Formats: sequence, structure tokens, C-alpha cells
Amino acid sequence: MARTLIVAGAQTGPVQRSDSRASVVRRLIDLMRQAHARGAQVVVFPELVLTTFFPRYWADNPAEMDSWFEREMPGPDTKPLFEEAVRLGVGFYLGYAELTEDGHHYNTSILVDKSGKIIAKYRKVHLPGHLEHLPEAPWQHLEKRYFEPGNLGFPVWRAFDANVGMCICNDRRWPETYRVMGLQDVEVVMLGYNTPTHLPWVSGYDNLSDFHNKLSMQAGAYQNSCFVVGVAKGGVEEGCDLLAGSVICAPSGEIIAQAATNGDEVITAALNLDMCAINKGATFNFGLHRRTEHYKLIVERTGAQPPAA
Ligand code: CDT
Repeated sequence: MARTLIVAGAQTGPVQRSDSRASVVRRLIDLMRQAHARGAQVVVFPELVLTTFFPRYWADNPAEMDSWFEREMPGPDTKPLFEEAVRLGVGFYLGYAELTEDGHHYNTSILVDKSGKIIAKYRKVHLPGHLEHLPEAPWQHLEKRYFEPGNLGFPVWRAFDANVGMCICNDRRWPETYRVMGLQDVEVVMLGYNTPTHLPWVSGYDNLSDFHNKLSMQAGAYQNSCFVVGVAKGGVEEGCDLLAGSVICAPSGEIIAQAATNGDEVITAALNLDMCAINKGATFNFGLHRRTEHYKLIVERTGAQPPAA
């Protein structure tokens, strides 16, 4: 009997500055119901989905941004989502801004099981953007200013009868993200993203945002013999166009489900988890083929250095 996990990606359209968390949660509940109606056992929501993408705004004092963060999870606004998950018997991945009791700020995702229990937490490691104010730019990307790099690494959990890992947005562009999880035998990587289709300070690749999105996730899936479920908050949010293009990638590297719109939309796939074993036992049998004695630079050196003249 094949091991099958039915997964949904619940892409959302934009969340404007004036949208309340309660109204966003109502949208998420609607998407969760659609996913459940299609048989989904677990639903993946986007990064920082409860609010507009607030790192686009400058604040002289970062503490002014604390109102965008969640101090408890679930809190009063998010509790209905947990309750609906329990009622339907589905799990979910949720991205949100976390403010800890001792004052740390993280870009976080959680995995919640069908009983509404938080079974896993991930804090974004690769924080993109800049620290300084760019007053000439139409918007900022201040993740480096408002968040600390995650301190939990890239764990893999046994959940939904599969080996499940999480990452967030920019993490998906880094092969290290998938490989660290691949080395823990990951079978499903879940991730949410907010990706502007135009980066004012380096616009040379704007026309390739969709290609680079898929390229990264398909390569991560293929090279680590796992499924990747990548879910966008897309559409025009406060004047900034966010890439949609949510996809589910198979261990073959192929896309097996893809969003057709840039709004609220559910995609689903029945993951045959046994597919992961094909290349975990062949081309990407790490134990047999990896040559770690030649990989030392990867952990010893951060920035690239050219060869000596
Ligand atoms: N949210 C996030 O990580 N977005 C980045 C794009 C911005 S880079 C300044 C991404 O990699 O999609």
C-alpha cells in the first residue's frame, strides 16, 4: 500500500494594511474548508499571513512595529482557525511574526496537528533585504531590521506519518536549507512566501521572479528526493505586486499542482510518499555518494573569495 498524504496549499491574495487579523483568519478558514472538502489532511498557509507585509515600512524605532507581531499563538484572533482545524480534523502550517515573552522578534512558522496542538516551530534563518532606510525606494524590505535570524536550525519532524520540514520564503533559494533537511530524510518541505515581483534596488531579474521561484523549489525537491509545498501571499498589496505561483513539487522535480490566480486559491495534491525512496536509494543516496571531505568550505566560509592570482 502506497503511503499517501493529501496536502493543500492555501494561497492568499493580498492583505492590506487596514485588513484586521480577524478578517484574514476568516479567509483562512474559508480556504481550510475548501481544502478539507478536497480531502486535504494538512493545509499550508503563506509567510506572515496574518497582516500586510509590514517590513516594507520604515520606523525610526523598531519597537513601533511590535503591533504587527503575535505575542501568543493561538491568540484571540487566531483561535478560530485552530478551532476550525480541530472541527475538520486537518493540520496546518502557518506563518506569522513572533514576539517572544523575553522580547525576541522572529519570522516564524508553526505546524499544527489535527487536534489543534502546535507540534513544531521554525524561525526563518535567511533574512533578506536591508537594515537601512532607502527613502527613494517605493517600499522597503526591512526583514534584517525587524527580525533576528532564527535560532532553531532546520529540524525535521515526524508528523502526518511523514518526515516533515519547514522553511520560509527566502530560505527556499538556498540549497543548504533543503540539504540540511535532506540529511534528516525529509519527505515534505512546507514553506510560505511574500515575494515582490519588482526589487527597486536590484531590478535586473524582475522578469524572472516566477522562474526563479520554481527553479529553487523544483531543484530542492529533486536534489533531496522530497516534496516541496510552496505557498504565496500574492497580488497587489499596498501598491507592491507580490508573486503568486504557488506550487507543489514532486521528488522528480516536476510540478504536480500549481495556482492559476494571484488571489485566494487552494491547490491540492495526493503525495505518494514512497516516491521519495526512489532517488533516496539511487542518484541521491547520500550515504553512498556524498563526499563530505570536499565540502568543508561550505561551513567554514560564508562569503565567496576569488582564487589567489
Ligand atoms: N519574504 C522574503 O523573504 N522575500 C524575498 C524577496 C525579497 S529580497 C529583498 C524572497 O526571497 O522571495
